[in-house]
Amino acid sequence: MNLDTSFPYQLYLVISEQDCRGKNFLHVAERAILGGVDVIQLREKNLTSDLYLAKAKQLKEITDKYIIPLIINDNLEVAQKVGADGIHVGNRDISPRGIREVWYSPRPLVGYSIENLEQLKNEQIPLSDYLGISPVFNTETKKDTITEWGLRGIVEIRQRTDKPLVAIGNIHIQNARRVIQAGADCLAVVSAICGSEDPEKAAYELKNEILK
Ligand code: TZP
Ligand code: MG
Repeated sequence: MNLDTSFPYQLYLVISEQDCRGKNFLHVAERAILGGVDVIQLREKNLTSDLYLAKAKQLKEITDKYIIPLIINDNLEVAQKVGADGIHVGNRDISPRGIREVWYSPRPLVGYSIENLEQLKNEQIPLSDYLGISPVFNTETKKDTITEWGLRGIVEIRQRTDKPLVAIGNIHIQNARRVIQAGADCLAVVSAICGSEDPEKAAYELKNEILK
């Protein structure tokens, strides 16, 4: 458990239209919030900025309705134009420092994915609001990943930082509790909710595992 309250969220939905496999992604998002998701990231790949922005605007209507933060993956222009609450980036994207230099008001939430322990020493860490542990377990949803952290990796990161830790990668109801016990503060999922027949129930059950 961390002592940092800058990211007080526990169940994080990472969503794209494609990952919802024919279901309406806005409907999935809304049901997921009703089930207990408390922060949402829109993560669209291979879209023009105009199309990305259009989807972000639609999703923002829902996150605003329920007053939960909207985070945009890796597109500063879209994040700022839509008035998102924050942006999530990886090692190969614009850096947290680069974001802070151009976007300071209102202060955005900045998430930063960690792929190795060395990265914990770099200057981007203090500029991030939370760290993504990516991926905890290898996943079909994102195949270009580097490190499979495993539960041991979460423990090692937890020993080295007080930053809020968001675990992502093949997290499902069966392993959710163990990921929290290893030291994650928040669970981020795609398929456990987007791929479910009942996103509200899936979110509710995951939230219960976290709160147990
Ligand atoms: N970053 C690391 S793993 C991942 C992302 C976006 C995908 C996680 O998807 P799933 O379906 O929850 O394994
Ligand atoms: Mg990225």
